[in-house]
Amino acid sequence: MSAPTIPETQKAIVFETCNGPLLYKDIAVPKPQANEILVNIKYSGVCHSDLHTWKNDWPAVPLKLPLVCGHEGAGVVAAVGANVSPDQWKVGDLAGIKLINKACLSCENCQQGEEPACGKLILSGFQTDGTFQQYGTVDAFQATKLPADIDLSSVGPILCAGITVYKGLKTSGAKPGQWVVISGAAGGLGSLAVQYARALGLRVIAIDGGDERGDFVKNLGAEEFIDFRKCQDIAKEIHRITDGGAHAALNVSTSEAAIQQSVDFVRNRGTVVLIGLPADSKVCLPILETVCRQISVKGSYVGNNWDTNEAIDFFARGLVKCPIKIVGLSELESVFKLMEEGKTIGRYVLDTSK
Ligand code: 8ID
Ligand code: ZN
Repeated sequence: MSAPTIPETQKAIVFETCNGPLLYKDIAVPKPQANEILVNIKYSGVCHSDLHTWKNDWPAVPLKLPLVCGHEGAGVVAAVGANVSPDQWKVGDLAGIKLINKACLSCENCQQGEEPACGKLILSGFQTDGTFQQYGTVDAFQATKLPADIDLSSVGPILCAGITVYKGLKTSGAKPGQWVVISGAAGGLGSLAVQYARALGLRVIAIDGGDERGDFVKNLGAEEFIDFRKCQDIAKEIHRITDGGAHAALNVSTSEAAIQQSVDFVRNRGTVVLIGLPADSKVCLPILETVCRQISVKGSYVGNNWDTNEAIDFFARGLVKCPIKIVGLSELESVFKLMEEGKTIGRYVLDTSK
């Protein structure tokens, strides 16, 4: 294949300050460093983490400013750095850019394949420009191989939402036939969590708000739906359905109150997995009950390369589908507005050509 012409400039969404204007403008196409590849990003999912970042919900997280957000990019390799071997990446390969753009690969956690716990992570759309642009760079080791026949328009959400919930379900320790509650089930992460859980043989209780979301998650495979806007006592309802409480709870909502409730609806020896990251939030654990009921509470943060490959494989085999709506890159601001108002269902994906 002849090498594609790489333009000097490209379209991107850039903000100069948090909460500042989301500018749709021309910026320079970055050059890959020796260990990086340059990906011509065709589509990018919009994760709630992008909205949190723009709103400065996590002031402790350092940001590059001006910044291009986004970390669910799918595209085609346009150039490879000097140290990248052809066995690793070639121009024309399909590649994904996920949240972890670079890890140190030498610390204790990286050495054990636990890169999400590396203390020196460079995150796409945080400390380096992300995927709301037409061309982005990523460390060759952290770039994700995508099968040649994959649908680039719908695979993007796997690269954060999919990896995260797949890893989260593994972290829960729930076994086939056991009950898992997905709280925030109709969102970008939740809609994939329901499907991965089913594919892993788990029984799913989905929690979210409204009849439309109820129908949506049941179509994805949830056995039961609880409407948090209507149900008076969610813990009681879950104990009734499961005869003693869920084996695990996956918290993928952005509600602190919902996350707090999950401690009450797991059964003895159950596991609460924390994934959603509402601003300034805490979970309060009653010590006596947590000890005597032997409840585990675990944080789960994206996944490593192996989790990524497995999550992509489930998608490639058609076991999970990304429920998406595609809009142009220039429309990010309206997507953020809908997300902020709690009006999105599933995932929005940006087409970088528009
Ligand atoms: O690695 C990680 N830990 C990681 C990775 C990716 C994303 C964490 N996240 C975080 C995001 O930063 C965000 O805080 O996960 C959270 C969910 O991201 P998302 O799925 O991209 O957000 P969304 O599409 O807006 O979905 C949120 C859902 O929660 C529901 C909403 O209706 C929506 O469907 N929800 C709300 I808000 N309150 C609820 C409640 N009380 C609720 N569902 C149940 N009960
Ligand atoms: Zn994300």
